[in-house]
Amino acid sequence: PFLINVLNHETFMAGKCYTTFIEETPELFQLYMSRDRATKVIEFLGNKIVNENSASCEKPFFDEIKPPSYDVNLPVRGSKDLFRELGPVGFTQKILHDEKLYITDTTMRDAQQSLMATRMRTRDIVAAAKATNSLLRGAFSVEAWGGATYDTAYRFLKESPWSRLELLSELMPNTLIQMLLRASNCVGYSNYPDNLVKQFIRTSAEKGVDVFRVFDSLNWVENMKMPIDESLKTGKIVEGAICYTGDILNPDEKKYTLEYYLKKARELESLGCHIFTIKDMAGLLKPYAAKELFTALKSELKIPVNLHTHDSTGNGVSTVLMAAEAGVDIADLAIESMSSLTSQPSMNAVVEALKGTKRDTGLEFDDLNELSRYYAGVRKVYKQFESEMNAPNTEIYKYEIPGGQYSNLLAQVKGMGSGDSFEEIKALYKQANDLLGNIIKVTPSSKAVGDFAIFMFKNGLNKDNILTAGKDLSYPESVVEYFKGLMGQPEGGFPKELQEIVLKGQEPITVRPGTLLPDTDFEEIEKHLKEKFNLKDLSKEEMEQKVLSYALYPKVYEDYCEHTETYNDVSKLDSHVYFYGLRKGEETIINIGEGKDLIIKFLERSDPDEKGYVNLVFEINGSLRETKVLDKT
Ligand code: 3PY
Ligand code: ZN
Repeated sequence: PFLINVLNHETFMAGKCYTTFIEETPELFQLYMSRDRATKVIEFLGNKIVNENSASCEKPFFDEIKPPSYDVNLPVRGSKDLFRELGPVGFTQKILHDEKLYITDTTMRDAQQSLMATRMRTRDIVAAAKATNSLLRGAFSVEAWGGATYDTAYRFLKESPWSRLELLSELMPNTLIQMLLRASNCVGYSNYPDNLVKQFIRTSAEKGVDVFRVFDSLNWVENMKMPIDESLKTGKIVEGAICYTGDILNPDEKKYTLEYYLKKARELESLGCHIFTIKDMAGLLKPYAAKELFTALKSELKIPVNLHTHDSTGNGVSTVLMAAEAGVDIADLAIESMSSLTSQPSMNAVVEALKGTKRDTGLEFDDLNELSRYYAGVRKVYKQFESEMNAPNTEIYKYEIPGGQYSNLLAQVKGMGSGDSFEEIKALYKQANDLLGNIIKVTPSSKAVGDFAIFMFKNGLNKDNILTAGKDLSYPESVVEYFKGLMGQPEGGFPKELQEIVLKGQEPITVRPGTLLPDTDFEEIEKHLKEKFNLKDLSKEEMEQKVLSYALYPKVYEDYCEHTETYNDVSKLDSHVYFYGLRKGEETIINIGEGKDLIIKFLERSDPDEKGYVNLVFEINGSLRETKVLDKT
C-alpha cells in the first residue's frame, strides 16, 4: 500500500518514469519514507510494551512537564562571555578576586548520575537549557557532560552523547559547559592509549566543552599530566581535581593528611591548572575539616579553589558554608529538587544561606525555584532508577563508600540473594580497602574495592585469613588490574604479599600505563564501521565522533548502532514513552523534523500466538497499523 501514490500517477502509469521523476515529484515517495519511520517506531514501542513492561507493572500516569520559564527579553551576559573576553587565566583570576561565591550547577551531570543512575535523557536536559542559560547567568559553570554520562547515553538511552553536547552548546551560548574527565580513563573504566585520550579531549573542546575537570582514581599526578596538558592546549579552562578521603581532623590519620592535600594541590597548580578542586566524591569532608582545608589551600595557592562534595551524610550544606567561610571560590551544588542524599547539596539552600553576606552568590530564589519545579516533574519519570536511600547516612564516614556505589552495591548484593548480609559486606568493603592499601575510592578504583569485598564474602575470606585461604584463588579482573598497576600507582605503594598472591607470577608495571599501550588505529576503526553499518554522507566531524565512540566502547557503540538501524533515532520520544511505552488508548506525538509530526495511538494487543508473537494495533496519523512482536518475557 505504501507505493500507492506512485502507482496512481499518470506519468508512472504511462511508463515515462525517468531518473528525474523522483526529484520532480518527491511527495509521491514521502509516504514510503514516513511508513518506514513509523514502522520502526511502533516496533520499538511494541517491544517496550510486550517485553519491557510486564502486566504486573502498569505504566504510571505522568503529568505534563512544562519547561522552566524565563524572561526571553532579558539580555544575558554569562560566564562564557567573561571567559571570551578575559581568557582562561583572566577569568579565573577574576573569580579569585571577586567576593561572591561562584557556583557550578551539577544537575545535568553528577546529580542525575548520583540519584538516578545517569538515566536522564537528552530531551529532558535540553528542555531546561535555555532557561538555565538565563537564570544561572551569574554562576561559574554548568556541569553537563563526562563521567558516566557518555557510556550510559549509548548503553541505556540509545542516544549520542555528542548530540547532547552540541545541543547544549547551541542552547546555552552564554554558559560555560563543564565536563568530568577521568584522566587517562577518559570517560571509561580503564586507561586508554595516549593518542585516543588526546583526540577525545580535542573533539570534546571543539564540540562545546569549556571547562575540563581532570581527576585520577588514585590521585596519581603522573597519570594526570598528559590529559591536563592536552586540555590546556585547547585554550579552555582546566581544573585539576584531587579526590578527598579519610578525615584530616582525625589524629590517627597518617596518609591523607592536610599536608597530603596541600602537596597535591601545589603539584597541580604547577602543572598550569587554572582552578584546583577538592573532589569529595563520597561526602567524607566534614564541615570543620572543610574550614581547615580551605583556609590552608587559600593561603597556599594563587589559583581559585573549588569544592565538589556529596550530601550523603546530611552535612553537605554545612560543609559548603564552612568552606565559603574559609574563602572557597567555587562550590558545586545541584538544583533543590535534584539535590541532597547521594547528590550535591542544595543550591537553593546555600544561595539563601549566603544572602546578605559578602559571599552572596548573586543567584535569585525565584529563578532557582523555577528550575527546581521543572526538575521535580522530570524526576518522577526516573523513579524506577532511584536507590532506596531516602535518608542521610553517616555510616558513609565509616565505610567510605561513594554514594553512587553504595546503592549499586546494595542492588548487587540483593541480586546475589544476599540482601540480609549487607552489613557484613559493608564491613568487608572496609577490610578490602585496607588490604588494597587504604586507597582513594572513586571510579574505577572503587569498583576494585567493591568487587574485592564481594569476592571475599563469596569465598569466606577476611583480613585475617586471606593470605592463606585466598592463596590459590583467582581474583576479580578489577583487582588483578589494580595490582598490575594498570590503574596507576597508589599512595604508599601496593601491599606486596597480597599483590604476589593476586598476580601469581605476573610482573606489575610501575610506569604510567599509557606509555605502554599501543596507539589506537583510527583508520582501521573507520574502515570497520563503514563496512558494518550504513554510514553514507557523513561529514568528517560526524565520522570522527563515531570512530572515537567505538574506540572507547566498541561493544556498547556497536549495540547502539544496531539499535538505531533497527528502530531509528528514539531520542525524540517523550521519556515516559521511551521508558514505559504506551497504555492502551494513550496517544503520543513525535516530531520527525521539518515540522512533521507522527501522532501515534496504541489501540490493542493480542495474546501471544502459538509461536509466541503478539499482534499490536496502533493508529498513526489516523491510519491503522499493526506490528508483531515476539514475547520474550
Ligand atoms: C565519575 O567518574 O563519573 C564520578 O562522578 C566520580 O566521582
Ligand atoms: Zn561527584
